[in-house]
Amino acid sequence: MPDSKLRILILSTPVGALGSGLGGGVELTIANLARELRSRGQTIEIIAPTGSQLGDLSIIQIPGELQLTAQTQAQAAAIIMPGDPVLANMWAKARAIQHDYDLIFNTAFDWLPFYLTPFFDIPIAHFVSMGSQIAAIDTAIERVAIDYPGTIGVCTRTQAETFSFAERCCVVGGSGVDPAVYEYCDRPDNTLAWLGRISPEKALEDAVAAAERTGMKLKIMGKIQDPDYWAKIQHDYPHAPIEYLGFLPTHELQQALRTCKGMLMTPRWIEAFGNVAIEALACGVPVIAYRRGGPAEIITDGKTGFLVEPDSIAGLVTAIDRLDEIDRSDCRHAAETVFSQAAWGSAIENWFYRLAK
Ligand code: HBI
Repeated sequence: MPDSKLRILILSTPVGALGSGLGGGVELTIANLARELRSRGQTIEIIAPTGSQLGDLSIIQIPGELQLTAQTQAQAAAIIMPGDPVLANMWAKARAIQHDYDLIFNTAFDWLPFYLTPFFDIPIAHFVSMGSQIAAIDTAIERVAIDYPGTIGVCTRTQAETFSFAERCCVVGGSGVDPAVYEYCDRPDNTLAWLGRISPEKALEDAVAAAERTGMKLKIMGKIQDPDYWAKIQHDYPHAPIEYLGFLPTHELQQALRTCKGMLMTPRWIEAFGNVAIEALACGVPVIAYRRGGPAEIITDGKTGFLVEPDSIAGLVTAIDRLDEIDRSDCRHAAETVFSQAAWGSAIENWFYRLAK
């Protein structure tokens, strides 16, 4: 590890202000990375949409219209840029101040940052936060992967495999948790948890159906990104034992999560990583997840939770009945080691040093 320190400019996702929940896992990725690298003496600055707030982190706030979320667009969609695009405004700011930094860390899953890469004088480390969504974006990412080897970072191998250029992707993980922030609980009550953006690709309805079959209360936490979808779930399952707790800051989230007997992850899409899985593990909460995407690389079946047949509600119910087989201290141990903020911070820092030289 070179002893020279790095000056890193982080470019946020353009789909929402940091702290709004619209940026999903990327918000935790940026917050945890900024804190971890700062604790190692690195200089961090963040550029994000106006209204962004991440604890005490200083943020350069940029105005403009938010970008449409990629996962709601068709695979053959054309690239859409609104009238006064916050994405373009953020990257214009980055271009203006780039020479004060050694490296840019891009977290936007959008065409523009990849297209602009050759126009910048300093290296750009691209954090690709989802699997393949839109062909035009895939093409822009592949161009950078070929012309700038080693600069495309992904969370997991299964996520990389959704791209035709998987072998050109570097698996750098999706985030890491600071165990000190999560209070371990080894005496759970009889409730279940579901965390995440409430949006069709997350298939919350499957977790609600499993809660209805088991009669166990399901505590739901996360941003209601698609209100119609949420209303449909409530309409379709009027008697399910569910409780919506809102989009909670980490401290309140872990207070509600830690006493749960288990957490359900029901991704309909290829979840790139699954930050919520490592948050549950940090509390000692076993995770039951579809064997699909990132969670399948986070959860050790039978040890830190269960991996079940994708889209099988019966599979979820069978696993729920087996939760007592899991030693909750094994879940906590995984979060303190493999999935800790320190371990992930080192992986990212090594990646940055490789690119910034
Ligand atoms: N869509 N266009 C676009 N850009 C993003 O950066 C983006 C997104 N959808 C979801 C998203 N980022 C994050 O919430 C997930 O990658 C975690």
